[in-house]
Amino acid sequence: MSAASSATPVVGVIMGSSSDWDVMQHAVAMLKEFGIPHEAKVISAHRMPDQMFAYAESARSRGLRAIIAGAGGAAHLPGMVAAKTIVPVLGVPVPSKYLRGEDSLLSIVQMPKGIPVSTFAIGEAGAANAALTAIAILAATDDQLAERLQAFRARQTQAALDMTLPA
Ligand code: RP5
Repeated sequence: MSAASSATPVVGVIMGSSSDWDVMQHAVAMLKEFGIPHEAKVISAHRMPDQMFAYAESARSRGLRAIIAGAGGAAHLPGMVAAKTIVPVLGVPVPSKYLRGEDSLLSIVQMPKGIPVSTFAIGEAGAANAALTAIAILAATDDQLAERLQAFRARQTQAALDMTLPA
């Protein structure tokens, strides 16, 4: 069955706080645009570690095929979730109040060898691209979804070709 037509979520979008939503909504919007069954929830690494582990441990058996995890500051969430599941984890550094998300980026990207977190750009571009990568993972076994992803790329190409500059 096509992942896009599954009734149960195949992509999980989690974030450390509701304050991350402004950024992480861009991942959810992209998943919605492609009609990918997904779930979105707050899972805080340091405020609800037991729930974080339970989420990661059950992810694969619940049918999740990718987890997009966004967090800011000392952003442990993506790495700790990745430590507890072999479902691919896509980390989104959320801009932080004092260090503009550079702390988030370095926290997420510098995983020691053996437990990978695919790390994206700081902010909404990272969130949207994490969703596009999750879609590409699903498209590897879903020809219909692959065609729609190709069409999405083609629309961007055409938009760039149509760009004009002031005379
Ligand atoms: C992290 O701390 C969250 O991911 C968020 O980016 C940051 C601030 O959280 P709040 O204080 O806004 O809840 O855990």
